[in-house]
Amino acid sequence: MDGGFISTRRVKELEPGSRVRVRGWVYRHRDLGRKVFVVMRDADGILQLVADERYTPREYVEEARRATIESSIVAEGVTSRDPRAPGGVEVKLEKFEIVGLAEDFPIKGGEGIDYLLDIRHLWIRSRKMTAMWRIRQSAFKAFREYFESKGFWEVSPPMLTQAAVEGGATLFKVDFFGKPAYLTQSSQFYLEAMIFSLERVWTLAPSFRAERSRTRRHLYEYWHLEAEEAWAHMEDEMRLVEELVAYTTRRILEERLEELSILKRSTEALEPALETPYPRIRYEEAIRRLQGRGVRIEYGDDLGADEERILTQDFDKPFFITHFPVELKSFYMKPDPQNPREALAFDLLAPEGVGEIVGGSERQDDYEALYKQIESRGYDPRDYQWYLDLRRYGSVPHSGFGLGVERYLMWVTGVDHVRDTIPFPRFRDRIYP
Ligand code: NSS
Repeated sequence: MDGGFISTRRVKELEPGSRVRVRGWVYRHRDLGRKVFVVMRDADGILQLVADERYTPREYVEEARRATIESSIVAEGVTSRDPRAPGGVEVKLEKFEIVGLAEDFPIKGGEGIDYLLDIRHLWIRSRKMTAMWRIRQSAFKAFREYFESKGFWEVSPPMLTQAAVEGGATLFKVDFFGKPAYLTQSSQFYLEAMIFSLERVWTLAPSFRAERSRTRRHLYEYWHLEAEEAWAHMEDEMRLVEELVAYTTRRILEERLEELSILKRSTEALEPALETPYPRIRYEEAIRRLQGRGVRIEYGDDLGADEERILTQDFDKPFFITHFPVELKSFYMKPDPQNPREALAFDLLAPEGVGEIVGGSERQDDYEALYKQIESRGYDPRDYQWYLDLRRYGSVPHSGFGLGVERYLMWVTGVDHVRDTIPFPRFRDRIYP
């Protein structure tokens, strides 16, 4: 049917009263004898097609009858307004062809999660998932627009690395020609190396964590948005982060209202996040707030998912926690000159129980001090020789951060498991598909 005089249209573009050709996949199918209703979908939405013996040649009515769920099809006909049809427009069919007849589709609704995860490659076609992929794309686009507008350079660090950024416990080891190498946990060190020429750099790349525990918010492979800035102190970096999150969230609200509604996400819950600055509390205050709520916790304890969830009850928008005790944070962070027991580190927590979506800090820029920080954690400074070198040739104060894209999307879309924000999450017992 290709090569005819009617151009192929997207289901979103249709006006009543025109002759159109459309193509896509069968989403729903209802056979009423003389009449067959086929609801099709393309990447943009769904559309009702009607085969009726009164206006559809019999061979095409038969073809429409034969079309199974998920078959790919090409159809031609005349559009008309119908308030009962999804989208308000239907197509009275004059032609209908099956391109790829689908076998009995293994997802019919109501299946269990393990079954569905095994056929993730088919499950990703669902309407809710499709809405997620579209929101995800808007987020990626907005990240890029934002950094572009701020004069940052996008760079391409490697995924195969030699040493841990965020501690050895979550490293994935790979065999690199007989020597050990690791999948990157963070591009941070490479971004740091690049600020000495480009000053302000960012990247969006996979990071890998061999997480020991299974939780709703941990992936083994996730997408990491990271930036690094020469001359920036912690407060500069926090301003960059909050503007980034506000900007991206605004763009998603502008572009993806329909998708958010398919996911039943309240847009009102996102609106406070459009206003910056976001609240800032120090770690010390976070501990006091938790104690005030009866949580048994002391200064020096780490904030886990439960503690974070409780803290989010005090805020209707993302908020920062700053100045953590140095032992709770990574070795490369700069201690606060006013109080060297605390690091110039910040986390950004998303509200509604989601918790940490960003981690960032000012970096230790002094060679001797960094050397000592590496040793005091029991690491071998030889493993960090090139990273230390950056402090030997024109060191500058600098800061950076990393945002977990799936964590951010979890909050924006309101889904309760991070695996639903990425098409092909990895699992410990199942890489497939
Ligand atoms: O470990 S982080 O807190 N920080 C870093 O990796 C820094 N090196 C980033 C930097 O300063 N350039 O991870 C940053 C964010 C964290 O806030 C989460 O949102 C996300 O990365 N993250 C994860 N998302 C999903 N799954 C897992 N396992 C995960 N781990 C971290």
